[in-house]
Amino acid sequence: MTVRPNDQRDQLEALYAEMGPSGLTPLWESLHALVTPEPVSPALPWRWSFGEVRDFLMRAGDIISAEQAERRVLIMENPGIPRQSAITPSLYAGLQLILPGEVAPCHRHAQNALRFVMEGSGAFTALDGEKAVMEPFDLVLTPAGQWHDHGNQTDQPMIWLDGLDIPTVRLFDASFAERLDVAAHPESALAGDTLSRYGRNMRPLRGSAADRRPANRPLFHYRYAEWRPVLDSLSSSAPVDPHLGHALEFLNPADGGAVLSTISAHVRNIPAGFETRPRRSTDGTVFVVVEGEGILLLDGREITLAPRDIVVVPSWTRHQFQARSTLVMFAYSDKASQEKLDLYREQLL
Ligand code: 1HN
Repeated sequence: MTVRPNDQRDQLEALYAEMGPSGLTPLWESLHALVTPEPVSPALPWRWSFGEVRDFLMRAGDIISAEQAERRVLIMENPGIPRQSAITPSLYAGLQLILPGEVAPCHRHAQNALRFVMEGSGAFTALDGEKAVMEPFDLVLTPAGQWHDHGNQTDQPMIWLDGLDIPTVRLFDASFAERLDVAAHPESALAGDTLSRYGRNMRPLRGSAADRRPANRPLFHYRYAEWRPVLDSLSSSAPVDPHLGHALEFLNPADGGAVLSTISAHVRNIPAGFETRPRRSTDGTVFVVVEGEGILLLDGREITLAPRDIVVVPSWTRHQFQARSTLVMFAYSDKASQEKLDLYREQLL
């Protein structure tokens, strides 16, 4: 029997309509969109200017307290994947404001988080009761399952970028969270104690009750005062990588791996006048401009870069940086997850 095309379409549509209520759908209608020959990200390249977000955040600060909000954050949502609290399909980004005298109450959750300080000096994040006193462009980690609260005992607002793996944890349906019954975790150590124990390529020889940090994840504060000079010495002593500029990854000293189990982070210095060669990778990446001006070229589009801009480059998007002045950036991505799942790929063009 020969089936005329229109008859076939009608018959298929009738079949789909009948099977739908049974939780069935035909693969042949979606196979090519599901299994693409290369990544086709729904995310868009996008830039947020810090000043614009800051204005909205300060207005929110006039209306709602950090305590009431639990976390007073404006989410940077990728316009290509709206209403999912996602800046890339696997990652979240927000800007958090904590005003003088405020606390953000203690909680813990399955999601991994990093903080990258954008403005202010001297407020803290406490991890299991140990404070990290934060300065601009410091990186502070709050790994999955660890109690954390924030406080600002200075007279200036503090704003940082929150990077979390919220969409990843949602994908796996594995979210757990709980609040501590007091706003601030009892102090467990002097501020900076962990940094002095583990931040010098050393560790205590014998474990003791004072080693509160998990042995596989001791460090949680990576200071701008430490990383920035290293980028400079790299620039004067090593050839520049044509695709990255001078780049340094933040490491977990216990295993030499990424800083969080799902998130990798690094910093770059692209010398004034330098243009990176095009590259693309499967880890959609969030960049924060720390200093300098330049242009991000992607797929024929141009995004201008100024200090404290936040930009996202989706998976497998060919891109290049042009540095007008020395361009220093912080970046984070889901490369740590992808490497564990044998998914990560990079192409140098
Ligand atoms: C969180 O715990 C913080 O601890 C910030 O500051 C943003 C976004 C979603 C879920 C948990 C924080 C968050 C978050």
